[in-house]
Amino acid sequence: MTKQPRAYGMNPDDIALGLDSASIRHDFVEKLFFELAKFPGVATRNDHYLALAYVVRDRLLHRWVRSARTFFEGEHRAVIYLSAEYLMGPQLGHNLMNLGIEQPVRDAMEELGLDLDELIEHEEEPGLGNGGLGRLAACFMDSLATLDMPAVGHGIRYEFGIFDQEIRDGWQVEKTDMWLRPGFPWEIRRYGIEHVVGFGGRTEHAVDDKGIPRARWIPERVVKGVPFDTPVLGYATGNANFLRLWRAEADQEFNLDAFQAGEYFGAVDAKIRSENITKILYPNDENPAGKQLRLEQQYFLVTCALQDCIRLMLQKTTIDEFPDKYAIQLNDTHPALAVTELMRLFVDVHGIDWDTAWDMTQRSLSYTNHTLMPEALETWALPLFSSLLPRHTEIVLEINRRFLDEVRKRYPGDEGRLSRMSLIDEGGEKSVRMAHLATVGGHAVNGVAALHSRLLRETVLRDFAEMYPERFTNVTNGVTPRRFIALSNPGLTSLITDVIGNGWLTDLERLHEIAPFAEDASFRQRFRQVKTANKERLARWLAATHGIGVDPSMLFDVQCKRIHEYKRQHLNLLHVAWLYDRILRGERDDVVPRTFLIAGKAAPAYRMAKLIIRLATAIGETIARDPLAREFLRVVFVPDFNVKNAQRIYPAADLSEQISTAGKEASGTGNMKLAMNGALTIGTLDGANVEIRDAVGPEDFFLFGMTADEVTETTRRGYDPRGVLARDPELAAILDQIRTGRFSPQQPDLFAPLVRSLEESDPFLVLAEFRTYVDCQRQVARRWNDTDSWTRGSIQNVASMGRFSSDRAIRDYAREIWKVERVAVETPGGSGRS
Ligand code: NBG
Repeated sequence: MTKQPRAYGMNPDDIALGLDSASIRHDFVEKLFFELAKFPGVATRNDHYLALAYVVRDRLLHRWVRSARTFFEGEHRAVIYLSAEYLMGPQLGHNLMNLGIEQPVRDAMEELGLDLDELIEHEEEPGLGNGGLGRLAACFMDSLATLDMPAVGHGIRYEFGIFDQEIRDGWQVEKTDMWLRPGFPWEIRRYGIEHVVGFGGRTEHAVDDKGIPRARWIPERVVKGVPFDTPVLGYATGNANFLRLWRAEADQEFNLDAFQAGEYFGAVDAKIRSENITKILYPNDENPAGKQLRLEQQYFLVTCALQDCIRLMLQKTTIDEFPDKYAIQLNDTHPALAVTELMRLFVDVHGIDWDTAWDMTQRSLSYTNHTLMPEALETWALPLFSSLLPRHTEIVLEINRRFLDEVRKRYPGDEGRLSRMSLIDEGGEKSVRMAHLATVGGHAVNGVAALHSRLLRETVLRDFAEMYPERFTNVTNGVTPRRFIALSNPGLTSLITDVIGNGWLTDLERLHEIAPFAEDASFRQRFRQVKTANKERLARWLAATHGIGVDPSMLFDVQCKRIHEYKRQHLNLLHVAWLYDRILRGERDDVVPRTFLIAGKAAPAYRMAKLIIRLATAIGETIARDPLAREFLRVVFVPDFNVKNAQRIYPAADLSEQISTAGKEASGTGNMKLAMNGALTIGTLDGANVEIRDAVGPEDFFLFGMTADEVTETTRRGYDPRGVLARDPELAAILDQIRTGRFSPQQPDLFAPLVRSLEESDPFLVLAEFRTYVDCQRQVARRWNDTDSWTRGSIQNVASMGRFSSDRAIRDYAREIWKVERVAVETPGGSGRS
């Protein structure tokens, strides 16, 4: 036993840190000196940022520790969110807002001759995710904390997150993300916690002294997982949860034998190999299969998180209570190994019999599916899986054997169904189907929007939905209004508060109360002023950082999201090319001045996506050179779309492009963020667009395109894009212009592969929907010309976004899936709900 002092002579809770500007100023100078060994005069902006971050971090520790204590001491069920990705966004501004100390901090900085906005601006975000899925995890962490629900998010502390995107000669260039280089002051490393992670090797089977068969896994190599915690403050509550990110370290710093044999470099090899596991985030390339390191990452995350859960609970109770202590949510199939790992821990390590362990596993786990795209549904080749995880292979096969027995009993003689449902795909090279594993191993499966959940039940997991209908449910995604309204759009926030008072940021349905003000001309005017100011702010930033000039009086038409053929950025670009052509031909009657803002990263190996970016920049350059066209049109590709840049773009958008082929976008969340900031949507009936349109009303949503069922039917009948071109000579001419170098005169055949793909297969029905899209865009233009009508629609959009708060989504999960409740955290001095 380590010696514990009975008391330290003081209670940390009694150490009050001043929240006034004088105390903050004092502590800032102190941090600068004692933490960073810097003093005014030599300190850089990064030093100032770090010093301030430490000052702020000190001030959130009470909340964090008090919450942890409340949850630990009580009998509560906690949510464990397992996600391979988190896109947390910049922390400083957010934490200042949640602590409610922005003003004194601003004053303190000003008294020191510093500008708080510059320091906020300076922060680099941890880009530990690819896109919507990672940002959803971050929004959920925000809502869990705000709703006072005990939760820990477990993830991977990638040393290099998603690449930074630069545009050079019009092409995407990937730069290594260095988020840790300036220092990440928010995290705290928990020394003393570490978990051993095995890989490879073999298993042994024996009978123990009680006559029970026991399996033992003897891994070939082991690494250590060590945790780094980042606090997640709730808004308008004293509660704080945290994100626990795991880093891989070598189990022994040096392999001593090799070292003594004089092989110094060889000795360090093992260390390097271990640490590689958490080196880098995988970009979601077209085809993620076959990447051993990725499977290592997934297992590493899962075992660290689950061992940690068990470690904690065993301090108070026994292993059989695991399902009562934890509701574990699998964010997609990346952590689906939790099924086999829980079984291994229960059966092999804790000696629980298989049936009990299986019941405990199923009661603990639930799974969210985030895509129906076949290439994104994870499978792992069995040879790779079994060489890396021999014991888990035995467990999967045993789960599968028992599961298929059940299927056989339910559907005797239905061999087709057996092979469709098996956890192992036996067609060609055998592989493990992770979505099946996650579905069988948990008690709930959900899609992320009503349409997506229906399609999930009817297509990808149809047999499972038939067999276990009670397991399937929908939880439509949501986004946090704290970051995406309050922090991103302070102008709109204070306008809303002005008319409906405080409290709506934690009760977003109250936004309905602004709807009547759409009829109030002076409110409309103020609302427009806010939008204009946001557009001006974006314009200043574009000019200052990218040398791009835009005119805020134009309609800002925005599409920002990962670049993917199913999201159809090229449909957007065909519309631009069509407008350009009409301007050249002198047909300008219903063309309104527009700036198209396109942003998003393409996976480095996804060639077509990169070519789409090149087409955007090429069209942009061509138009910018044309003195006539540039009066009406601008195309700007905004580099490096990430959370920080998103926060600048959303508030400035007039029109939100949500134009994926129906049935392909599981939900979308940018659609919600843009509408919350007053953009009107032009979109298909896909993902959450369907529900957004229901909420907003058909008048204030520009709908076009086929339904998901019509898309399926069109493809089934044998869709021929050439037929479309034969019927639409105008579209054929535009494709011809692109093919023959109108936008790439130096290299006329640059876009030939893109045009060819559209003409020959067009898997996402771009050409099929071009005409209806363009017609819909004409309606957009007409509406834009009626400023008052546009503003009414814009207000109506904001007013209708209550449902799309991630608070609502988290309440749905808590009630339907997790069965967890709010736990009030005691906050002496009261920083409770306002
Ligand atoms: C993405 C979907 C989006 C959805 C987010 C969050 C993956 C695998 N899926 O439509 O494409 O909004 O998940 O649910 O990244």
